[in-house]
Amino acid sequence: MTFPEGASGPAFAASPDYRFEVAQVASAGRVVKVEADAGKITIEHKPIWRLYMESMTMIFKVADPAMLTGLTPGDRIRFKVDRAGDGFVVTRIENTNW
Ligand SMILES: [Cu+2]
Repeated sequence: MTFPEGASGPAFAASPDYRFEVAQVASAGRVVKVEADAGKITIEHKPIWRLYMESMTMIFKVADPAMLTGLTPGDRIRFKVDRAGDGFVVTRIENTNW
């Protein structure tokens, strides 16, 4: 298992923040558009209640454009997103097309 990091093992399972940590990494969606040069990705995402978002298609900045390497429109992904100033930044993406 490669994602989320630290999501397995007794230490994680015993953490009182278990549910919270799962919620932090559980956002799911589908790639609509990749703009590597701009460091942006458009994602059709499922609800992210933590951020008060219903299902929608929106553009996210990514923490590192290298995260976009190999992603193609239509790919199913899981991703982590955090608040960043007035907007949001995706800090991790995992392709779940397997
Ligand atoms: Cu959204």
